[in-house]
Amino acid sequence: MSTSSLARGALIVFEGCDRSGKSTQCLMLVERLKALGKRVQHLRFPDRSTPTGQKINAYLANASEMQDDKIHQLFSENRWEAVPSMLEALKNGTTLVVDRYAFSGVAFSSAKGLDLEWCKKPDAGLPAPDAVIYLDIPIEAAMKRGDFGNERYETRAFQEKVAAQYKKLQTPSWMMMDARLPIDQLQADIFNIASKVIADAQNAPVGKL
Ligand code: T5A
Ligand code: NA
Repeated sequence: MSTSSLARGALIVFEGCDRSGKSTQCLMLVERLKALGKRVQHLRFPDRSTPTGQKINAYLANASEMQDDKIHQLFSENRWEAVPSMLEALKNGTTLVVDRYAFSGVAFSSAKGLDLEWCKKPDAGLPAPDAVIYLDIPIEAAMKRGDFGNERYETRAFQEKVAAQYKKLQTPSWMMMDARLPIDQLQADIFNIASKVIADAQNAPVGKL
């Protein structure tokens, strides 16, 4: 007897320091998958459109202050709000291309001095990515890119700490990419990786962080 269950979508997360090129690569990947007729959705965290996201936005723009542990939990809450629709999309065969996820939460908060293991707790149980595409960039190169320095966290010293924390979070599902490569070359490599991840995820259960 055959069960004609629909192949699920993949959860592909982009991570990296500020200005590493995540949004650029996410959008290109989404467009290319769409052009091939694939079901795909683009998400980004923080999602600044929700009430929690608006509080986060004010904090990032230095328009409000919040204790480090409180803002950490708010970033996590902002992800949990999206979980029902994420799981529904994956189940329906839609691949999710996600610009930042729980690893940003842990790397940025622990770079401030919060305990790394404590930082992981609020996100435990979130859908686990099938792949994390990490855009690796020396901070000097990131600082030369557009707009660096406008938001909270965009200082050289802090970004160096964030990069060091990210390195502690790597698992076998991380793909390290050289973010200094030309945009199109990077996208070609990312597309090949994503295609394989999408194929491999089809019949595997969605994991949990
Ligand atoms: N945060 C986030 C937390 O503290 N906790 C959390 O839980 C989460 C989820 C906002 C901040 O929030 C923190 C982390 C952040 O500090 P955001 O909204 O993702 O996060 O930040 P943005 O400002 O939107 O994005 P980034 O600064 O991270 O930039 P991207 O998306 O990495 O880079 P992108 O694609 O916008 O490119 C930047 C510039 O570089 C050029 C682009 O054209 C652009 O000008 N560029 C390249 N140039 C040369 N070669 C390449 N390969 C290039 N790729 C892009
Ligand atoms: Na971005």
